Amino acid sequence: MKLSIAIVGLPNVGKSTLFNALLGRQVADASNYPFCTIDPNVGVVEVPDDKLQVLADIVKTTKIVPAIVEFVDIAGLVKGASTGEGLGNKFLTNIRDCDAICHVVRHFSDPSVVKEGSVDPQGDFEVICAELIIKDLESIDKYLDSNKNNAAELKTKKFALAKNLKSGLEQGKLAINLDLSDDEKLILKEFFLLTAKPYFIVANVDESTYADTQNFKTSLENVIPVCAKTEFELSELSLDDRKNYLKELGMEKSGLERVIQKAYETLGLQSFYTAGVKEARAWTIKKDATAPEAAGAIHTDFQHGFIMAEIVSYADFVANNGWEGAKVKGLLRHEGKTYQMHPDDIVEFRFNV
Ligand SMILES: Nc1nc2c(ncn2[C@@H]2O[C@H](COP(=O)(O)OP(=O)(O)OP(=O)(O)O)[C@@H](O)[C@H]2O)c(=O)[nH]1
Ligand SMILES: [Mg+2]
Repeated sequence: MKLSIAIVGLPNVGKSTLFNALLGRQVADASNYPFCTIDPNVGVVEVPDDKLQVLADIVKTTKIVPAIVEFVDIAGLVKGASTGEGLGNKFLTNIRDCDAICHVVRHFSDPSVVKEGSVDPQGDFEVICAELIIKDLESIDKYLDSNKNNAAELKTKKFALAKNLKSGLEQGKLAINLDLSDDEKLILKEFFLLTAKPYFIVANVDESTYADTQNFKTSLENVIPVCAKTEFELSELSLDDRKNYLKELGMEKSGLERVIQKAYETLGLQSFYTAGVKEARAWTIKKDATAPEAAGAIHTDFQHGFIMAEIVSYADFVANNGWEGAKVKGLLRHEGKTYQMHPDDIVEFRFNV
């Protein structure tokens, strides 16, 4: 399961700087002029996870395979983009293939960085949402229009939902925030709306407040403070230096870790692990995934032929130095088809092929 996240925001708010920081290298051009990014930058990031090294040491493998997340850094969007302002809104289609949106809002003061339409974080976020809503209204109107004489379609739940969506969007609501039934949520997917995507907000804060995330205040919801510039500088250090630096600042986690953690929370995801002589590996699954669904994340054959899962919790695995030690203590569980995976389960699947 590959998770893909689009980085969206006004021009010059630090999207490409954040993107480079996440990737740990300079990939995207990040300069002090608006509309610096035109074509989207795409990059894959390994999800930082200290547990993998611990597992690898226990099972004596040198191969570590972390989970990955893809980030897509897209062009800055301005008010009126839908009517051609700035670079227009054509590139919004770049968001369509992503699983979630990471909104970046400017929360840093540096007067030397040109402001392009940016006023305050709340207002900036609303400008972007308005542009996404306009794009979605285009899609809905197109559907309604092309089906207005289709007697069969007029009677469908899909058509009724489209009218409901249109009215919600026209009131300035995001599709994801509309009160829909489970049935409607399924049909909603057929419209591929941008505002139906789960989202979180990164407030790009001043360098001076990097380590002061406790006192960060905002009227926005689902937001994390990150200083893109400091994160980029951090990403250029070696892993050990980075850890020491964060420790000195009293920070537990880097911005990258916090952004990914937020993405996992927003999308309702969790990890589980496999650990053997071949490799120690992290896998990404939905929070409510059952054991066969988790097996399916590795290979669809594992899911179809699922017999059972042998599971030890990470804590038990570490405390007892691996599979054998945990087994001797009776800490290895045999779980069946209905078992709901817990975060940090170490798993071996039994299946028929
Ligand atoms: N002081 C300060 N400057 C920053 C920060 N983040 C980004 N900048 C600066 O802001 C300018 C714009 O950054 P970019 O990352 O190119 O912004 P962008 O959102 O990708 O811009 P477009 O691609 O033009 O939409 C650059 O000069 C960055 O160095 C920050 O946290 N603090
Ligand atoms: Mg950019």
